[in-house]
Amino acid sequence: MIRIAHFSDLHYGPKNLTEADHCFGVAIDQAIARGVDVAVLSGDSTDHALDLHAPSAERLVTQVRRLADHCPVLMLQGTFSHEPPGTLSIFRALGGRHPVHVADRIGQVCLMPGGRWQSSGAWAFDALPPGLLALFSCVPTVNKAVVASVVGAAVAAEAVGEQLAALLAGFAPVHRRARATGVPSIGVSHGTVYGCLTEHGVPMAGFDHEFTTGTLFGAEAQAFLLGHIHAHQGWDQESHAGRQRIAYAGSIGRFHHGEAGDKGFLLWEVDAASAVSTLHPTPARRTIDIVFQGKPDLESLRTAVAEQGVAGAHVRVRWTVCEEDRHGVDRAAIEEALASAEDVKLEGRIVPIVRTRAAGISQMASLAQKVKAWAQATQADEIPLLACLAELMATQPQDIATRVLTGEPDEDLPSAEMPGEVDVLETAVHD
Ligand SMILES: [Mn+2]
Repeated sequence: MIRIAHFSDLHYGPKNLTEADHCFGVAIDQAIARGVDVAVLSGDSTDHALDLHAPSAERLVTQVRRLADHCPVLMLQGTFSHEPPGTLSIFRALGGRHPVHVADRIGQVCLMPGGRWQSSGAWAFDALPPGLLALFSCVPTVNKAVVASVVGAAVAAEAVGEQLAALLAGFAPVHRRARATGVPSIGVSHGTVYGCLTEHGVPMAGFDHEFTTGTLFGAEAQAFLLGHIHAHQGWDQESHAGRQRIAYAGSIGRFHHGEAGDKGFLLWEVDAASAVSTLHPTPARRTIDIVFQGKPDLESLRTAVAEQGVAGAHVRVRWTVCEEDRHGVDRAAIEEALASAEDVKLEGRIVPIVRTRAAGISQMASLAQKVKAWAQATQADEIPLLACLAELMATQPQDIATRVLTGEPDEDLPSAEMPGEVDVLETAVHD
């Protein structure tokens, strides 16, 4: 049985450095304390290209070195926009008590006695090296642009899925051979499984996803360690390959508002017939969302703060107001109420007022025609309006006012309410 610490989606960069480094640091401490045999980082170690002198680069290198001083490390290439090609190459030269294997192309690698990595060279081993302890099949992020240049952009996404399914099926015979000699097989990849849930709880269902659970299980590896989706989740299957498990470790920390659930790393225990994984939570930051329909009510905000406490938390306050109320929102007071929070984000949404135009109204000859056109544009009842207009034309204003003030009913006027509000609120909402 082999024990693997599986970390993913560290997203080191200036914006995430505090969270990523705190969580990754604690996770490494735990993995070392539990005496794991090997560590896997399944992609997106960085959030974007980093300069070598960036504090994020120095912290990431230092942390991976700490891991490599404890056990062999396997780093997989993640999404290119987060981890530009070549980012991981520097880790090959990291040194440390154990080697770091960088998987930036499709291939297999064996964990050998003494913690050595032995790579397949080609996409798969023809013959497994004798004495291997575990077999890793690595499928780093597929460059869809390369596939598109070969098969055309329209079918590239589908072609990626088909080719990956063929590749995974191609690994199966090698995994079977390993299993026959009691050696566990472990797949490592970075991509989207059809039907998985994002960190915001949204199911990913479309046709441009890299894998299905079926194609992943079809590789007949005992374990499949995945990166890319930031929410931890997994799938199990009993088959002739034994008890198989696929799991996303999820991101190491909480990098966005609205991400529910624990963050952490996975501790895998894999042998030639079974795989189990356990999430070990990291002290990820606390995020709180406070939402107002309308102007933020400072009293209820203060009550919420007093009840839940926001000390050290990352708080997001959202509200939706009409355009005319937009200047009535007291941002300074909201920030003051949340002074104990680590970070405060204020997001106001303004519902714009859209005035409908009554086309051609200025060219109409009579006032009655204009009233009719206006009534039509605003969907108001024109009859009482025209009656009022007729009375205004025929009667002195003083007489009308006197009659209204004495409450004397006027049989000539239909009793309908005057439309007061003429503005039409559109449902479209703009940030
Ligand atoms: Mn990611």
